[in-house]
Amino acid sequence: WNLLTICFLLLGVVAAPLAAAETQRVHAGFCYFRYLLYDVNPPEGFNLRRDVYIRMASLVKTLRTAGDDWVLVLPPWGRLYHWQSPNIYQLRIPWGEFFSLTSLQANVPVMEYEEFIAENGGPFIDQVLVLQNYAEGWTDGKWEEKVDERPCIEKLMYSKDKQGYYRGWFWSYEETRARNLTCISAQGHASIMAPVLQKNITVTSVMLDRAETLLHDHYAGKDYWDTRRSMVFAKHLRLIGDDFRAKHLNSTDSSDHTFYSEDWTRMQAKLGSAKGGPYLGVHLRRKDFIWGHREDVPTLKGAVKKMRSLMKKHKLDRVFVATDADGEELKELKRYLPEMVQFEASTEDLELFKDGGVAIIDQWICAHARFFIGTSVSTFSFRIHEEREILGFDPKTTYNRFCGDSEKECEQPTHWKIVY
Ligand SMILES: Nc1nc2c(ncn2[C@@H]2O[C@H](COP(=O)(O)OP(=O)(O)O)[C@@H](O)[C@H]2O)c(=O)[nH]1
Ligand SMILES: *[C@@H]1O[C@H](CO)[C@@H](O)[C@H](O)[C@H]1NC(C)=O
Ligand SMILES: *[C@@H]1O[C@H](CO)[C@@H](O)[C@H](O)[C@H]1NC(C)=O
Ligand SMILES: *[C@@H]1O[C@H](CO)[C@@H](O)[C@H](O)[C@H]1NC(C)=O
Ligand SMILES: [Mg+2]
Repeated sequence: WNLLTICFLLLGVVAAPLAAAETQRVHAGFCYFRYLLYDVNPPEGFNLRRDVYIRMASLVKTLRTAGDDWVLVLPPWGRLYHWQSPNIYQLRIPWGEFFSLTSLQANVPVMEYEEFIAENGGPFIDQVLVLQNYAEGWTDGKWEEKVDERPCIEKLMYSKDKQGYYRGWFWSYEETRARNLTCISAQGHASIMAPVLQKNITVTSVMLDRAETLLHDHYAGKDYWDTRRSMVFAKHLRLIGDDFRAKHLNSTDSSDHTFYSEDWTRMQAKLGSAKGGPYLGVHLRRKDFIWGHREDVPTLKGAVKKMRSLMKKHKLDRVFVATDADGEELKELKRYLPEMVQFEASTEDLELFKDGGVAIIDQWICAHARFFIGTSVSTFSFRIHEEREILGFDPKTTYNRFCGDSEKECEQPTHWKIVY
């Protein structure tokens, strides 16, 4: 029995005869919830943010084992650097638009930010902790885990208002304010914050800003994979992807042996059991990945040459390409590879799914390909690897990346096995 269960039981018994307003009071009286909020460095993209979620879920699990009833508040999506489609509103997007909340809930208690505002009695956060490294770096060049309250190193992205509250970005909820703010130097895995949140800080709601500062508790361990598996894409996006597979790629779950259960706790596909649709899946990352002239990223010509050789080798006559290439590059790519299949969202689709939803549909389609090749150190490609691992693909068909045209040692991605 955890606290939440007891809490709900009490609520059920006591609250039944009471009016709604009183239920609220009973709720507050019997159940002491604490809320963990977090945010990530603004320039970080969608798929690194998904990774930071895993770290925060792990921290909440640690906090909950010690007694208090912590809930993870999901930071609304918006103002992401890559989400540049014009004329669509892409702020304050709840997680439910991209992920299945019931699936997330089966891993750790979560709530949307607007639910938090309602439950908390207003847009107030008791304490913001801005995470940072140590000004002095690693002392003696030695790595050790530590956390200390320290003066803020960088210029704060918050300012104090006339009432003494802290104002900041807060996912564009400009009415949100924080009662207190301190900087914390932290070096280590996410759960090093647990003692601080339990002992040093007693207020109800705490936000960790720059949460990416904290590392994974145990990368690719059971807890990592539980959380990762719980990040089931929202059903409407999966359905669009499935329709597209059927219509354009002759790909269905029954012919491809890619069985999926929304209840992730019941999924345990054997490696090699998934066959995948009769197409090559490609994630070709461009934009900021080519601006720096990175030597591990191919030219378009080089990439197409590799695609053709893979299609031949695996006897696939179709190729699905997910890419963030800009207009010019896309034209060039289509010249080299006229038969390529792309998910092209109409204006209405884009309004409905937003750039994030379209990215998820692209990932979902790549995840169902017979053979996949991605881009070096792209978290967008990494999340596709994981999705394919969940579906039960042979690792040989998944952990592949393009090499730069003149890259010497082209190390291929690591196979991370699911721990069930
Ligand atoms: N739809 C779509 N968007 C992409 C694709 N590649 C990159 N993007 C966009 O660019 C962003 C890349 O940032 P991020 O998620 O951080 O991945 P990374 O930078 O490749 O590690 C994604 O979140 C998408 O918004 C793609 O193949 N399809
Ligand atoms: C937490 O409290 C302990 C004991 O009072 C103190 O030594 C430590 O520096 C505090 N840590 C933080 C991050 O405030
Ligand atoms: C703000 O938080 C710090 C760190 O927890 C604490 O020492 C300080 O007393 C708080 N200030 C106020 C006004 O509550
Ligand atoms: C689609 O795939 C099935 C096998 O799953 C195959 O029998 C059929 O010929 C394919 N159709 C086309 C148009 O490629
Ligand atoms: Mg990125």
